[in-house]
Amino acid sequence: MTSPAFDTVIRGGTLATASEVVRADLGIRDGRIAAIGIGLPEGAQELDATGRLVLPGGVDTHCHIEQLSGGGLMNADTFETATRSAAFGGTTSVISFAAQHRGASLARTVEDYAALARKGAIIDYAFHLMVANPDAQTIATDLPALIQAGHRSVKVFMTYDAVQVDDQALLDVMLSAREAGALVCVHAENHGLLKWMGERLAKRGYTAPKYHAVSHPRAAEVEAFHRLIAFSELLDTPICIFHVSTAEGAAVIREARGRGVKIYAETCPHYLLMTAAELDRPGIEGAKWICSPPQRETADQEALWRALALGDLQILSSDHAPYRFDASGKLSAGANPPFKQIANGMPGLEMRMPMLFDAMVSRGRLGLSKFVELTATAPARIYDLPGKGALAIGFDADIVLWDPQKTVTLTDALHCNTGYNPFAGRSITGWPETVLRRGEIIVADGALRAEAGSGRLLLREAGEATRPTGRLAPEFDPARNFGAELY
Ligand code: DUC
Ligand code: ZN
Ligand code: ZN
Repeated sequence: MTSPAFDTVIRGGTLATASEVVRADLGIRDGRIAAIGIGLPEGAQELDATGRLVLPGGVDTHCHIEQLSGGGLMNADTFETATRSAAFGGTTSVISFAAQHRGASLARTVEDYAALARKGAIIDYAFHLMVANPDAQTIATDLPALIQAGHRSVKVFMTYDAVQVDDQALLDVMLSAREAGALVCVHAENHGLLKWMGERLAKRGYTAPKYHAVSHPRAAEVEAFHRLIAFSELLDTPICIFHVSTAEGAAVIREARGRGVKIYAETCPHYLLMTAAELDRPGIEGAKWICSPPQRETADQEALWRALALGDLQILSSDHAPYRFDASGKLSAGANPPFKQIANGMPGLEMRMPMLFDAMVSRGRLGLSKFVELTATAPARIYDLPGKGALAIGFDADIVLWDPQKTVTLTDALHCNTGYNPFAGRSITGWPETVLRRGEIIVADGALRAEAGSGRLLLREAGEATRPTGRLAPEFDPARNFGAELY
């Protein structure tokens, strides 16, 4: 008897990619997509996808997992709980932060962080190298070596006392990353402005969670984007601007991209689907929704959707940053802390894909192919995640069978360790039913079927997004500067 042509055939479903939606079967062999077509021969395992969408697994390129915050607080998730939650939400690859702290070695930080991921991760993962101690060892030695070893993205904060880098250090990081071949990702808000506003509010007794939104003026985002883009242009360093929250911020990016500056940018479900009104709840409850930058206004949501449609923003990430609503997390500074002492962030890994499917497909914004592009294909391509983010021959069989009809009213129950769901109470249509990672079923019938530690580290080659444009700023052109070689 001959052995089956495939290990698994997903039969009778509707496949959706970033460019088309087609009825076809999909054959998997050795963890990879081996065939797409009608009437494929039988597989050792047959999955009936009648009435289901067959989508590439989600790729979430901005998640804080098992990470110590700037304020010294460990977030609520381990690799195991975070990636379990991701899997239940239809996400099969993540990029989280190997987060250096002041005084720490970047090389050691990555080693320690990789050990945590090896132990716990259930889905595949890569790291952003987060630089907060930009000393000579970090900039000249560790950063280039780690980038060349396959960690092809770097993260810096322009704000937060404990992790912020100043302009000179930012330039050092950007130049080092450019030379070694990495994309520089930035949390861009004007630090002085945030501190100044925060202090004025506190002095006047405006300490409730709703004032968190007031303490992050829109101008802080706009100013930092302009400064960062100026640096990017000067050094010809490609950048990715994280969590764009305002209409003006999106406009700044559009204008710079139009001039040929190499900028990628993301936004998150909470900027598209929430406003600052979430923070205005009785007592301290609004603390659950505190994140930075804060949620904005309805007009910003519209502008961000438009920016996604136009391609000004290319990625939808979660910015998963989970803290429990108790003394271990949001309330670590007491039962009724001023907003300044409340950890920033919300859980997002599990709800990113379902919330966006509901908005984009069930409610009709931008449609199914754009959903696939923004949540899987483009993030995998921009960050050079090998074999991820698409339904294509030879790619990893990271696949979600999605029930487009199922309506769910969300509760606080998630599979992470946060203990609440910022979208609880909403009803959404469309749900990830069965999830495959490299051809193995890891979620089915509401149960997890994968072991902690079965996720793999994804090392990356330098791809298109990391390549400078080749446009030399006049200040770096030796011919125009008395022969000075400044690169
Ligand atoms: N914003 C958050 O809300 N949490 C983590 C870090 C960040 O920038
Ligand atoms: Zn951030
Ligand atoms: Zn973040």
